[in-house]
Amino acid sequence: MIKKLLVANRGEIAVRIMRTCEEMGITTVAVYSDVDRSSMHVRYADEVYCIGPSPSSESYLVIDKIIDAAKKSGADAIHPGYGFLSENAEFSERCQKEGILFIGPDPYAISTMGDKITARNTMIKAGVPVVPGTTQAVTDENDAIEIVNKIGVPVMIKATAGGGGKGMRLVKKMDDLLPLLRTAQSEAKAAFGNDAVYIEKYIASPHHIEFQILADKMGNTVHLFERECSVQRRHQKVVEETPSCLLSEEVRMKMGETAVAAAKAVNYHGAGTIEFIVDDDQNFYFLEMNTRLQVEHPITERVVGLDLVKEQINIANGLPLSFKQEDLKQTGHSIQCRIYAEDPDKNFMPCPGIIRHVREPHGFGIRIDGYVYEGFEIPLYYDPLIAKLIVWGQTREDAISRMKRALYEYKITGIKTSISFLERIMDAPEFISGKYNTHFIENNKDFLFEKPAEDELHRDIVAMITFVDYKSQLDKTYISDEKSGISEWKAYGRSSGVSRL
Ligand code: MV4
Repeated sequence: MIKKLLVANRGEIAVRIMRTCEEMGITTVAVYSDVDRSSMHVRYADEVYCIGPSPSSESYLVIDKIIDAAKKSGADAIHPGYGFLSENAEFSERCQKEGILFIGPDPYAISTMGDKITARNTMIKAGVPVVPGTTQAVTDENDAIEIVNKIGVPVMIKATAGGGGKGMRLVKKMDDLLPLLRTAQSEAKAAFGNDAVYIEKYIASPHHIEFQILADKMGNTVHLFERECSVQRRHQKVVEETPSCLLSEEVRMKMGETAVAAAKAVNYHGAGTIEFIVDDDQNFYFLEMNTRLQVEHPITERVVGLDLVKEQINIANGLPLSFKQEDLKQTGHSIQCRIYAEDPDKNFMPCPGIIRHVREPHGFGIRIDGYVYEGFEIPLYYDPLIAKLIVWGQTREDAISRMKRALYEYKITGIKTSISFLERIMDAPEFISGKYNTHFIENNKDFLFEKPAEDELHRDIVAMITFVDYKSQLDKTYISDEKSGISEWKAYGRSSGVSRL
């Protein structure tokens, strides 16, 4: 059984994983780069190891350094989190060789699903629907023309070593095919060291819906239902929710069974996610499989009632799943907003810096997975995600209302954040209707980026000053008026006449 676990990651996911380890009585080991010395995961862990310079390529991505820290600490398992080495088959293999349990699938599943052409062919063999397209790399330009004449434009050119939108090119008309093919091939070569590309029919206005999978080492495989991930900006998910408003019960079941078949096709064990694109008629097609825990896993945890990191560790320990598919159901509705240290008014430019004040929302149905604290300096070396705000409601309307309240309460000063942008999304009629797809942000940019009216701006400033001024007051003394029962905490709420931000 795992007694000591090294988390080969940083930021919110490292803290999140360590919290479950703490509950399971597992000793935690943190690795950190120079700039992460005072990061929360380092403070939280039982043991810490510096793995060198701040750039990921010199620290979190260096397999030898992670393995070295695991050996020095005597860790019997490594959790990779997401990103970094989480989908690196070589790393999974190295852990096996060193006798260290990798909290994730074996190298075969990672490499099969990591190569998108191999993944497509494996899915076709398993009877999983894929987008019409090629089953091998397109190298000859005449072949490309013949294929696209057969499929019909528009088509999508994709890099087999790509994923998550990297190395994709949309071809709207025949004349653009060859120039875009060459561009896609050279970009893939530069980005992935592999110029192999394939072609798919373009599914216009798709939904991006993914299914969570859990599979133990005895072949028991279940799905934990879907996550609607269509609110994306440049292939970066912004808001995720479950259940999806699009799916009927019948299609949900069919997609769940399909996701299970996809996982079984690669003898998957662990937590994984099958990504589909879905058209408005609920026709669904396999996109890719993520062989790791996803950033948005908490909304599934809340609606299904499972701790996915705990399940991952139990699976790595060789335990069977303690439930069957028929035991699982969705309760209520959960939404996640990703909070980034980015400036929405400056094209989401990353805004590292020192956190001056943090006031987090609390109350029924609210969870925050984050890692920042007052005085912490957000480094510029890594993804600018600083926290995930997850809410739950009995209905989608309750969840949206709770998210709006939580975003309103969530105050972070000293840096720019995407909170105001997220509030606009929650106010957007198309989002509220639930009838949105992956073009949502583009289709609603006038509403989402509308400049607040002068008086609204004035109110925002008043609210911020009130909050910051109030906070500095509070640091000195807590003022409350017992008789009227009104505490100073209302100071930045409605009662002081400050309206919603
Ligand atoms: C597609 C597609 C439409 N047709 N493939 C692939 C990577 C994934 N993150 C997004 N991908 C897509 N693949 C075909 N044949 C639509 C998407 C897609 C998308 C594409 C461009 C811009 C934003 C997008 C958001 C979600 C899905």
